[in-house]
Amino acid sequence: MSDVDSKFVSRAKKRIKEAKKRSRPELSDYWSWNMLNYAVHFERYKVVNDTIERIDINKVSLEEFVKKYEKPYKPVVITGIQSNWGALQKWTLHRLSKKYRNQKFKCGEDNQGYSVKLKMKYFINYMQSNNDDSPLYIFDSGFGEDRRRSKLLEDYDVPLYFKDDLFRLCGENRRSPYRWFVMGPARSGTGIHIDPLGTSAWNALVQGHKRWCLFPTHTPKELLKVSSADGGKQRDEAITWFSVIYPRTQLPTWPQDCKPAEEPELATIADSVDVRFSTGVASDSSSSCSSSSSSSSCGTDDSDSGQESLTPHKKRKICKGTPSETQDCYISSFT
Ligand SMILES: O=C(O)CCC(=O)C(=O)O
Repeated sequence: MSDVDSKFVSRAKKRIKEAKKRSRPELSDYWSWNMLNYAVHFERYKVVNDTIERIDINKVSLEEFVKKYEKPYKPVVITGIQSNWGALQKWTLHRLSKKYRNQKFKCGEDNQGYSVKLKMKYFINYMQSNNDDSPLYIFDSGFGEDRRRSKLLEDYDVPLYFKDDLFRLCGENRRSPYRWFVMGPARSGTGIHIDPLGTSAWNALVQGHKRWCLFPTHTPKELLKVSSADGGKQRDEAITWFSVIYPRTQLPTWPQDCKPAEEPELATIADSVDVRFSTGVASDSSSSCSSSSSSSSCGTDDSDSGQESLTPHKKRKICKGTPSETQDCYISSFT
């Protein structure tokens, strides 16, 4: 390794260690990040019972979409949306690590509710080398307000079905977070939560795999919550939810009217991407999903989640409102 490379690696290690410590202080021993060995036993999480309907945006009108899916809160996968998106070419690890190399993205939140950020070059290094059970996860709603990072906005369009946006009337400075850039390695993701004030989100997966599990709104919270006895320090993490609660949803004893809708992957190129080895770049979830699965409707100014965790544990400072349609752009998540 050249001098420059080894300097980079040791700086990356240091920054990543600091970010981990701040965003998950409860994992105080470094080994407690991977003591559950999820990285070794991850195959089992890839078995998915895909039950979500697909529609093509070019064949289903806005009126039909509203009637069949938006009004009845029915999840659906919409195809044909990304064909003109620059993100498909530009949001590879290699290109992100060049264009946003020294830009900082939020990948966690500390116990006071302040953002924990990492430069893109360090986060990508982390993505390619970690074994963590529930790794850090970029979950950043501030990218659109920053001169350099707002270039990401040029790489996608709000699909026709979601152009209507009442919160725009509040003005850009007063509205609450409404678009997120999300990126993370295998096993990262967002814990089970409810988006606030009954709002809905559209999400686009640009690279990788993301596993979703969505429940009818009447499903009792108690059924979906991971207890501290079951989850311990990883109680709010997506992977814990998939380990503890998901299997119960597949049993005959699970209430039939609370069965989940499931979706395994959205990116058409997903199978050809391996985030650990695909790029060779030397150069990156809430946090861990703990920042993305953060607390209820009270937050700091830079609070990012806009969602209600079913097991809130971090308190933030001021109350925030909610977006009408949230926009999340993913490179990958619970991969
Ligand atoms: O992508 C994620 O990890 C979470 C997205 C989300 O929470 C949402 O769209 O409501």
